[in-house]
Amino acid sequence: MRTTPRVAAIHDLSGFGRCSLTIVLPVLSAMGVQCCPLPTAFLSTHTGGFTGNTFLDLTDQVAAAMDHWLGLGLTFEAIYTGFMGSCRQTALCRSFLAALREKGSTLAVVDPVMGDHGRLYRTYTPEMCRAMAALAAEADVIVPNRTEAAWLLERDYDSLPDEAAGETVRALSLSGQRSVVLTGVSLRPGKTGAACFDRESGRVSLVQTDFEGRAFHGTGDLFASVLTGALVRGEKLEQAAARAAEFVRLCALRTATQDLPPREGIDFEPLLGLLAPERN
Ligand code: PXL
Repeated sequence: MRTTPRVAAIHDLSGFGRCSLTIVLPVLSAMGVQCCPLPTAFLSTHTGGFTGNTFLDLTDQVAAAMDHWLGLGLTFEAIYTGFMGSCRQTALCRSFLAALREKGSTLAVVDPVMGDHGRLYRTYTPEMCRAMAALAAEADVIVPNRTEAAWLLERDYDSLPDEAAGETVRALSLSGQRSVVLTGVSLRPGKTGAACFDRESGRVSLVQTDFEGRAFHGTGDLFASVLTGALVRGEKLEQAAARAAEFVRLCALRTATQDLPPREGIDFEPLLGLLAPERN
């Protein structure tokens, strides 16, 4: 009997500048969760703050790996998706999820990675964003930031102020069909955190921690990875979001005190031990 939860992690692999799989893999492992990576693309660096990065689209490999995994009869407690390299990949994720759900329950955590600070990432087209919205429509939990929330709701970025985050997460829930964790919500100066809509309870809750001075690349991926690990370990949405916010705070504090370039990402590795199941 397998007791270690298993997650299929469908994200890009960027060699330098911590983000996506270079965060998801170590975080889930540290939390006692088996992470099975399915890279959507290989990049030399992420695209935020670096120019001239390489980009190898792995769509054909994604399709073949999904077929192989399904052929092996593998089951996963969750799939966790993030940065996509092509529209076709979002369609592949949808059919992979449908096939897994036929065999049993699989939680789908979709981080609809599309942009930040009101702007789309360089590789994202409006067509990609529509495809991402279609994938997110099938999720159990979505983890957007405000930029992504605006795209999903087809609203203006400025029309979604943090004070109205409770209404935003309800609107994003598709009439209570999916849970929502909106990241980067600051309700007071010096604070940051998330607004949650839990479809199990129908309740909205707000999680706030101290903002440790600066924003670093990859904090969204770090937050969503801890959230996913906590959910597959059986925590409730609000508790999982609080755990994620606190871990990101500690890592941001550590990074800020070293004055590292923000594009190199958040210096989380030395703190991974805090996530170990026996400590929580
Ligand atoms: O952290 C989001 C992200 C993931 N993957 C790639 C990115 C970004 C953000 O810039 O460029 C390749």
